Amino acid sequence: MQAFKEPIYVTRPMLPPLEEVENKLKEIWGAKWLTNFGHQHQILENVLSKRLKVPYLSLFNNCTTALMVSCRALGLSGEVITTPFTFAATPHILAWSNIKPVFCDVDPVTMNIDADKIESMITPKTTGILAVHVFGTPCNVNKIQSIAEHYGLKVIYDAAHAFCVEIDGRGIGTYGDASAISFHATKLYHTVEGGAVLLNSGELKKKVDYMKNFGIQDEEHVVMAGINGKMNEVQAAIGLINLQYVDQEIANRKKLTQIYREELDTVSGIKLPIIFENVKQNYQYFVIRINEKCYGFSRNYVYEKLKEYNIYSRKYFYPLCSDYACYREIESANRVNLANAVSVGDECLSLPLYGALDADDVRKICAVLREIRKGRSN
Ligand code: T4K
Repeated sequence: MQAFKEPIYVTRPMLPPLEEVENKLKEIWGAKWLTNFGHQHQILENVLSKRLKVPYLSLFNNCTTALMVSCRALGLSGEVITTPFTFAATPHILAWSNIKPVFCDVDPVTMNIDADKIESMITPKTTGILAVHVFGTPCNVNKIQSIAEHYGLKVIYDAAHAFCVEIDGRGIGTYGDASAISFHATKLYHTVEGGAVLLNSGELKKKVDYMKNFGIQDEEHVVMAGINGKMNEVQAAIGLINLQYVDQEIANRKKLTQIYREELDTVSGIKLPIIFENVKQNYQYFVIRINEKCYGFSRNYVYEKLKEYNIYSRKYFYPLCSDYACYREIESANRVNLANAVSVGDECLSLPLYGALDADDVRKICAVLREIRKGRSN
C-alpha cells in the first residue's frame, strides 16, 4: 500500500474562515481593548457557561494555569491523589505548588483513576483528589465524591479533554469542587491557547477571578496573592467564532469515529474505545489499544510502522507521568502498584481524528492497520 503523499497528523486545529477572524480583529482594534476582561471575554464567558451547562465559568490563558489556580483556590497542600496516565500538566501543577503527587492505579476499562483504590492511598497529609477525564471518558464521579465527603477532601477534575461531555444530561464540569478544561489548538474546540475553570460556587468563581488577575480587586486593593492567568481578547474572539463551527466539527468527528469502528471492529488485537450509553461524547480522540499477543506486533512497532505510511499517530500517554525522572522516586510511582496504568500506557495509540480529515483517509489508515497485522509470524 502506498504511503500518504502529505503527512496525516493525530490532529489539526479547527480553522474558521479567515474573513471572520479579520472582522473580529477589526472590532477589537476599534475598541482598543486587547485584554483584561474586555467585551469578547465577557460574551465568551457567558455563552460557554451555558454551553457547558455549568453555573460558573472563568476563562484562562490555558488549562495548566486554570488547574494551578483551582488548586490554590481550594487550598490544596501536602499530598494529592492523582493518576499517572495523563499529560504532564496534571502532576506538574501539583509539584509547582509544592504538593506531592500520589499516583493511584487506573481502571482498566475507563483508563481513569481507579476510584476503588483511592481510599487506600489516603494519609493524614492528603488534602485532595486530582482526577482526569482521560480522552473525555468521565471518571467514577459518584464514588470519588463520596470518598471526598467522607474524608473531607477537595476534588479537582482535569477536564482538559472533556469539552461538552455530559453524564445523563448533566455537564461534566458540575462534578467536584472545580474542573479545568483546555481550549488548546489541538483540542476539539479551541481559542488557540486557552482554558477555563468550571465551578458550582459563585464565591469560588470570585476567588479564582482575583487569583488569575494578580489578586487585584480594584486600583487600590490587592486582596490575595495571584498570578496572570487571563485570556486575552483575540483568544476570546477566536473562541466566539469557533463556537459557531464546533457542532459541525463534532458531527464530522462522529462520522469518522463510526468509520474507524466499522473498519477496525473485527481486527483481532485491536480494542476499540468503550461507549457508555449515559455519556454524551465529544469525539475528541480516537484511541485504540493494541494487544501485542493477538495483533502480532506491539503498539510501539505499529506507531513506528505507521510513520512509513506518513501517518503520525501519538502514544498518548506514554511514558506514564510516574516514570518521569522528576517523579519516579516517589513511593507511589512504583510500577508494581500501577499495573493497569502500565499496560494502558503500553497499549494505547491515538489515531488521527479531526473534522477536516477525509473519510477515505480514515479507511486507508484502517487498511494500513490491517496490512501491518498481516506481516505477523503466527
Ligand atoms: N491536562 C491534560 C489531560 C491535557 O491533555 C492537557 C493538554 C493539559 C492538562 C494542559 O492543557 P493546556 O495547558 O495545553 O491548555 C498537545 C497539547 O499541546 C496539549 O495541550 C495537550 N494536552 C496534549 C494532549 O497534546 P503535544 O505535545 O502532543 O502537541 P504537539 O505540538 O505535538 O501537537 C500534536 C499534533 O497536533 C501535531 O503533531 C500536529 C498537530 N498540530 C499541533 C499544533 C500545536 C497542528 O496541526 N497545529 C498546531 O498548531 O501536546
